[in-house]
Amino acid sequence: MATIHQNLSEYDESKLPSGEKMRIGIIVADWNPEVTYALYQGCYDTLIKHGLKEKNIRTFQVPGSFELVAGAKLMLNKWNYVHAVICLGCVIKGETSHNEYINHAVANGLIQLSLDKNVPCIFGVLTPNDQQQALDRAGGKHGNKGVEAAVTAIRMAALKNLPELNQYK
Ligand code: DLZ
Repeated sequence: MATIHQNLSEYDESKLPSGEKMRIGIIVADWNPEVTYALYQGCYDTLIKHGLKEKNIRTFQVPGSFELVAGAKLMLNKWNYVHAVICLGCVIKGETSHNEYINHAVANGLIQLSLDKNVPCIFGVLTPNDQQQALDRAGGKHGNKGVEAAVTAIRMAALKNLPELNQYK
């Protein structure tokens, strides 16, 4: 959707299935908190806006993005009936290639966990070159990746549980 609209917060609200009966987990990384908490706010508000009940949204905080996959697995083991898990983080490119190791580990870990557990685990991780690029995508000029992650989670949860409601085009 971001590629269609060029803004991470833009989507067609009228075509999104209701989240009224959904249970969704959010894992948020503490590194770069001014970015990740803005992602969290956008994500949480979007879930509520589309009908999720507060009691059906659970949040785990983890130290850094590298811990997102383990956090998601802990959430899935503890909360059996979750329909989707959203992972939010921000890995800023530095002088070394640490960012590449973290980003690949999280992307690979989340797709593996999604397939193993048969629960969509959403990659809501920003991979910017600098902090400004991150802020631009955490409620700035390019929207909020947390909103995009919430919309993706609702669509994937509906696809699994209520595919007839998923008429998004
Ligand atoms: C160590 C590290 C560095 C250098 N940079 C980031 C970052 O930009 N974003 C992020 O989410 N986490 C970072 N981390 C921490 C790692 O994700 C992880 O928490 C530690 O390596 C401990 O496993």
